[in-house]
Amino acid sequence: MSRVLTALQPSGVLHIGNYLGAIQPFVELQTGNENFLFIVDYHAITVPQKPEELRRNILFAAATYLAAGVDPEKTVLFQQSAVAEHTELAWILNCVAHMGELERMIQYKEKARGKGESVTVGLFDYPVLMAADILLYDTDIVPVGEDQKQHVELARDLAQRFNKRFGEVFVMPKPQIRKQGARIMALDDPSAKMSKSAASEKSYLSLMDDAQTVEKKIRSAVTDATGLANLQTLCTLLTGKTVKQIETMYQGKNEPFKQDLAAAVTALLTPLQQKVNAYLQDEAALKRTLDAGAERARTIAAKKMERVRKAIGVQL
Ligand code: ATP
Ligand code: LTN
Repeated sequence: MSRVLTALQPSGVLHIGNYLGAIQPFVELQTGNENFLFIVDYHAITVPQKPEELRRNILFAAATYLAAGVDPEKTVLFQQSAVAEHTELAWILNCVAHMGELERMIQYKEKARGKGESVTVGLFDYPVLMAADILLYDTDIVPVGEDQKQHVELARDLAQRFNKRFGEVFVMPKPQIRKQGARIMALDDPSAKMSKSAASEKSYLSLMDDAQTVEKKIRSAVTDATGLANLQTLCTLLTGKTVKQIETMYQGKNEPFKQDLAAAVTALLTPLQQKVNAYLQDEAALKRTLDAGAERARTIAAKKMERVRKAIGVQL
């Protein structure tokens, strides 16, 4: 039995890249493992968030995971901010991490671009909090999209450095990245990752898009070689057909291909949306689920922090 852990930011609507790159792989590992899934609200505030929107996005994220098949009996499901040990361990790891290695993080470089001197310390420190998230629970496997690989590798480096200095405290985590679907590209710009913070809504398929919107977005998707390959990847993941089968079926028939792909996306989204909306009807129940998860997480995290404090010499 392995410890499987992943987390997503409540920074807006989730898109099909998040679903195929992180949520679905996590749900597939749920049986037979010990699982942790949380909503990283403290990561989300590394860029400005409106409090009321953030609150709604947290509830929406919880409803989406449950709708996608996350089972609170099998998975410890909670909010990162409800377990103070995450930020506590992040501080200690800050004192192990090097400025140089954080300056090399691609996500930081991309998100800090153009912000000049006003870029927040939180954005720079983001990967250290993520390392704390992972190491706190003795995680073996971290299912993530391709863009997060560098961050999981940093967590490994910090664990190794800490263990060398203070003894074997942390387990070495491994990123688990799908061969297909780990980097779904933007519909309107296949050279960029599909991202919820993209400027244009046309670039991503939101998990809450209705059938007409899905059809419109896919119809206007760029179909140069990379764009088409991206749509074929989506089709493969949604229908189980191989790329070869798809190529044979739709040779030179872009329009019918796009129509069938839109139908496959809608077949996934419609029942998912019905479930999300049902969960959102009962906020109190969602909060109870998250609180119960936080309670379980806290017990494990508190124990681990005792070991960490002892190892570094602050526990008298
Ligand atoms: P943002 O655009 O705000 O940075 P995001 O869309 O990248 O957000 P995150 O919350 O940062 O989403 O990522 C959640 C999970 O989804 C991570 O495991 C990430 O690797 C994965 N993921 C994000 N975008 C994609 C994508 N285009 N294809 C596959 N997986 C993705
Ligand atoms: N940085 C991740 C979110 C994240 C995460 C984690 C993922 C925060 N902590 C721990 C896996 C394990 C992202 O999706 N952008």
